[in-house]
Amino acid sequence: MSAQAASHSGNDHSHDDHGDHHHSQNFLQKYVFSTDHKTIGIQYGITALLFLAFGFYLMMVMRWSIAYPHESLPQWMSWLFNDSWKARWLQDGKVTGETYNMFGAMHGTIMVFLGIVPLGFGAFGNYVTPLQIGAVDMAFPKLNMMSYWIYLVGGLVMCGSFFLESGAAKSGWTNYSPLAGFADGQIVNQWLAGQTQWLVGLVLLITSSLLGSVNFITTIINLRARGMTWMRLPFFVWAMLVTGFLLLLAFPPLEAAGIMQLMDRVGHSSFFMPSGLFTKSEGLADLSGGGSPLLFQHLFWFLGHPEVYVLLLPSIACVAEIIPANTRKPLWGYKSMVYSVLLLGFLSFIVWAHHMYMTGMGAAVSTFFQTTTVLISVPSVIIITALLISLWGGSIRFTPPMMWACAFIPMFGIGGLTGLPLAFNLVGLHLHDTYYVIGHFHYVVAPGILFGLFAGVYHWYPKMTGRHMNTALSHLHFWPSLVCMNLIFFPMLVQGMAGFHRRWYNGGDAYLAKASDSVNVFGNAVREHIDLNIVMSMGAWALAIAQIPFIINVFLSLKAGRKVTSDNPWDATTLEWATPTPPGHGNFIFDVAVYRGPYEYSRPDCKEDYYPQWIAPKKTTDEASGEPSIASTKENTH
Ligand code: HEM
Ligand SMILES: [Cu+2]
Repeated sequence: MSAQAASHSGNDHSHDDHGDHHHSQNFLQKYVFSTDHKTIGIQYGITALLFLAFGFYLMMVMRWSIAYPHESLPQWMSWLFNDSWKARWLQDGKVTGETYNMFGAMHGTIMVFLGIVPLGFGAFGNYVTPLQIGAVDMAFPKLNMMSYWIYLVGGLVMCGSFFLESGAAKSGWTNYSPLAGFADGQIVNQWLAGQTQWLVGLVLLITSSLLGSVNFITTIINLRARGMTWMRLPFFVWAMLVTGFLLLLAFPPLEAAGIMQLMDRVGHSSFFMPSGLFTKSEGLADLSGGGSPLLFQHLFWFLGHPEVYVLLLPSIACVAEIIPANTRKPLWGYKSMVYSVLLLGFLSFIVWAHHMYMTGMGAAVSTFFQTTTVLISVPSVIIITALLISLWGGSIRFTPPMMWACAFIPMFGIGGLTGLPLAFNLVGLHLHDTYYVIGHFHYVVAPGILFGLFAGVYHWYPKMTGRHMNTALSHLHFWPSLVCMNLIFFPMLVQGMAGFHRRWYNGGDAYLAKASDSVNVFGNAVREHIDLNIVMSMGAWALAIAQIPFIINVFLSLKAGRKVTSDNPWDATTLEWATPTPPGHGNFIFDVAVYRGPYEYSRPDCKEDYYPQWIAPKKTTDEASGEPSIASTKENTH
């Protein structure tokens, strides 16, 4: 241990008793309108987890409708509905198709924009990035605070639309025109339609993300501590930098598209509305027409695909920190991982139309996107392989964060590999819009990304709170979650290949009527696989129960968790572990300098087997630590 680190081990540093910009703050400044990146990170984290829980609830209702389309919604799921909602959204107590659409659209939207991105980028990015680069805060702390509040308002606007007469948006999380330009058309004041409020919320969320991304990019480029060269950056920080650029470059086209769609709705423009649109309720639509619905899809997916990496990279970032710390080995292929993540960022801008093979783009264009899509799997596979090889020969400590990180690899692996066939436009003919697609991307986002983020919670919780989370409860959380996730998502792949279509509110029940007809191939395929719906729905509800130990653990450990005995409880190498626990305002209580690469584990030349980044290679003169001098003979090899 260095003199600096040893001199402040222990966790008796209260928030305000150090730091060069000490000033007294009242409760509101400190915990609510805080400009401290750590508080903002925690605010993002708590808010995102609440939104995730809500999105999860919507999904449980959907799963009821899929598994039991003829039975009314049970009390334990409908208690959130007031009487007028019950009257409007349920028919004889059963979920209607329209309600399913609303819940489905909002589940997707909430999980992506209000849950995973804020948890990965907003919470972990904010909390950990400045610490890992040795900065006192983000470059623009007030901007940081604003981006949190704009996110919160955007999220509340979107979810608040459940209270409007029209209910919330119903046109899928992709919000395609012309449907999204038209839905809720019967509402006189279009501003009061859920579909319109979805767009208002989206514009706010994008604004928030743009503020955040500028902040991250500036911080990482400009505020690195002395000696923190690019190739000494932890992989986590690289991933955040790339994520920042993805948000910065991909979101503006969608912001423009969102505003244009908003104008289509409230101002009767027709950017995306075609001529001659005929709707069931209104006949020939009264539109100026001439717009291009396909243009909306292009603008959406130009964001949508990079967004997938915005979801993924923070999660991989967490896993890449946790694996070396728990295998006591350097991250294998650090440099190739860095180059891969840069390449991934670049390629993610030229694959978007693989979501649109069925729109008739023509063979040449389809072939281009098919090729880029196959190419982008190369850097992804390099990253995941490097993580896997990092495990090889390590003396693995199966700590709670490590269990989640290890599970991330095969789960993300299944998600990624099942995506490969979808790269080919010919396969799109068969699998487009089936449950195979739902199964594929959920393997990435649910057991993949969520597991990586859970790993992050268990890993940094001791730094954030000064206490460990309970190990028994974390096992109770982990194992059932792992089983349930596979119980839910694997059958989706099977159903999808049998032809089950996504967004069926009754799970395929309507096709059973045809199943008795022996020549009706499709009806028979549905009959053979429809019972899987019940398995998956049971899995989904059990997964909800499996989250209870986590919730208990988070709260219980705050007060009753085992106290950390060192500022660096995992014996890790990166700079966040050099701060007091929890870090106070200003983060570091010594002058930070970085002397080495991020993952110097398994070093035979020192007692502890690892060199943190802040340990100088030269003999330290501070005798007060009583520690033997380390590395005095050691050359700095980086
Ligand atoms: C953890 C358990 C989860 C389960 C059981 C689950 C289940 C479902 C189900 C049943 C659907 C509807 C399929 C359909 O009818 O077409 C769906 C759609 C979707 N889910 Fe999830 N989901 C989960 C987590 C997530 C997460 C973490 C994300 C985040 C990125 C996510 C993003 C989406 C999206 C984008 C859609 C498509 C919505 C649409 O069709 O517009 N889900 N999910
Ligand atoms: Cu894509």
